[in-house]
Amino acid sequence: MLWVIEMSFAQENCHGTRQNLTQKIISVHLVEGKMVPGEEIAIKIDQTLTQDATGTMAYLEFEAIGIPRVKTELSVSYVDHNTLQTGFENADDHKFLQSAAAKFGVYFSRAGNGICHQVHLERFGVPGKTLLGADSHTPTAGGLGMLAIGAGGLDVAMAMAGHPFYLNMPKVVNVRLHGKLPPWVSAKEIILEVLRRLTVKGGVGKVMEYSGDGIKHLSVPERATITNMGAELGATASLFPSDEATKKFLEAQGRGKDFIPLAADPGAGYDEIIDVDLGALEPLIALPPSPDNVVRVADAAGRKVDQVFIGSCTNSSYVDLVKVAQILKGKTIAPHVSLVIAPGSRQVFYMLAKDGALADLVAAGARILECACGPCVGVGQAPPSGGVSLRTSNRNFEGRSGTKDARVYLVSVETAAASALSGFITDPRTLGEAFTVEMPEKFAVDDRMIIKPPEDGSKVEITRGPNIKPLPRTGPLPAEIKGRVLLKAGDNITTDHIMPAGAKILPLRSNIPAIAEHCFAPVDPAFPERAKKAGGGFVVGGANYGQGSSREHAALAPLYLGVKAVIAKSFARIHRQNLINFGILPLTFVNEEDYDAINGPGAVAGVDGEAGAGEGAGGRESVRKGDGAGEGDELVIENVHEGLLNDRLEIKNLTTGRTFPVKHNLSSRQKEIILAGGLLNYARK
Ligand code: MIC
Ligand code: SF4
Repeated sequence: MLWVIEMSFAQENCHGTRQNLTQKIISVHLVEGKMVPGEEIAIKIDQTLTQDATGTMAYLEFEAIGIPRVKTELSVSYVDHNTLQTGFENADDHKFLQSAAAKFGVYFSRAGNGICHQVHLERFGVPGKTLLGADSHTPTAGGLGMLAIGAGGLDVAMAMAGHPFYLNMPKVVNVRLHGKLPPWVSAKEIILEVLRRLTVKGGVGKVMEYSGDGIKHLSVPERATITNMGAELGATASLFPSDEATKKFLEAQGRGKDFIPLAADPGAGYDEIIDVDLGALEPLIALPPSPDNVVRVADAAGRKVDQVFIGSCTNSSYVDLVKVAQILKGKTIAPHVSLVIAPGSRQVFYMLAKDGALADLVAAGARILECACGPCVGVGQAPPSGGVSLRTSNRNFEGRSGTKDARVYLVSVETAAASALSGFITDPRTLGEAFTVEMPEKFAVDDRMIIKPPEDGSKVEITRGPNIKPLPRTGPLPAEIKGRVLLKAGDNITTDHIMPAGAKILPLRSNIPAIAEHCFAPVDPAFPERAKKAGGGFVVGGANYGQGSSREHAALAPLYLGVKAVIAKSFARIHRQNLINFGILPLTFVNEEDYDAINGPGAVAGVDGEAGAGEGAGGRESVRKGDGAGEGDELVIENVHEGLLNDRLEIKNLTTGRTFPVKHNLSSRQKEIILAGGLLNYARK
């Protein structure tokens, strides 16, 4: 199969088109549409991945599509999020996933084998291929030169069923890395610097394509740290060329045959260019509660730290953890610090154990967790009340750690280890002379915890525990949408605000009625009750509504509670698509003053973007809760079908008497999906 792609890439070049790498990969996978930024295109998907927290829905959806076996080149089902088994729910879900994988022809990576993105990079990613994953950090595989995109479970189910993936042709941003990183400065600083410059909205509708002389010094796991956190920019994907470093990594994983060289054509055009002088970077830190709230570690140094978490799909590679072991070797962590470490994969864990680095970590006082997401998504190790937690992960949204008033800071492994020793935020450059840790020539390859599906899955029975509830059904779009504003939210509302995760709520992922009771809990705990009482209604949001994860539960739970439309200043890509997939209208204001003129029930809920209000430069106020006092305005959209098809939608505010226009920016296909009441109904037709 590989040579087909290779040939296609070669043919493009023969035609004299000078393409950047994103265009090259898209053009050989293009099924529909023109590669004009902003226009809807459809691409063939070669590989898919799911994880357990999104996977149960994805396989229920695949089952509902009615195709007996996946049609992709490769599909993998990982168990990495819900590994804490405090009740029967997660264990039942694992059984469901394992049986569904066997039935549908999907590889199954067992609990304990590692975090999906780390394992996929190690064992499955292939340069030049497309990967669609039911997790927002799927672009991690872009570190291998793969066009890897995060999406909702239903989009991934459709891809498994052999359908192309629809997206708007992204703009391509060339991030040129120049020079070499100084001692104690790492790949994490590169992406934190890009986040500092572009913010959490800066990548929406774009692919970040890395190039420049600086990339040759970055190994694939380092590149993967950068592509991983492209998700925090809101980017569709992030991409590195496939070069000598890629070859070295694939050979070290025993997969040299998967290598093909890939790069942009010389002189290829880009929509934007960003230059980063690696030599000028210093250790950086993202202050709570947003990954773009970035300052120099030196400027935050001295704050007392209660917890340090080293792990997550951003920074849990073998080299990352060996660096930590070398910093901690022969020393003891500060008495008031809890240091927790979760290796990214069983391969990493095994190699640390084999070469003794694990002993150094344990001796220094680290608490070692299983290879899973764990604290990154609030599954265990919640920090103490009002505590400061330094993490090598990618998201520091308020409440995500499991402790509402904890403050989470995002750092490199070097800063994390230095701070665990001192007990205060510490610039790693104070540790003295730096050392280098090279990526190993050979990784320990052992795929026994990845179960290959049987040739024939038709006889396999899917195991369904009581936690697996049927998919919610939706009807076609009504001719009129009328209801109250159930919640008015500020800017940058994350899916962690809409549908929180954490050890208590995550086990309900396959049970929509139960999980819906927690919808908007961090910002407005009375929301589910109010929505049910009102028989549904509208949600009003600010800019970048739904940033963060790919969880379709952030659409499914509001749907279950009767939300028919979300009106926002702008949307994050994956969440907007998830709303469409479940028949919820995503509308945007034509005039921003119309946002101000709508009244929600009580105060505006959410994170506010006011500079200087929170910690550090560009800081943010902490989350303000909607108090739900009073009633939201009553809105009506008449003749929705007509308005949708003619692109003229108006909302009447029956409470204030004001009428205002809204946009939907839906493609013809998306209009049909909305009219049908969601993607499953549309696909069935
Ligand atoms: C996350 O990091 O927020 C998650 C948990 O991995 C999510 C997926 C989910 O909610 O299950 C993501 O990034 O898409
Ligand atoms: Fe898991 Fe955290 Fe990565 Fe999400 S961001 S996949 S929760 S490690």
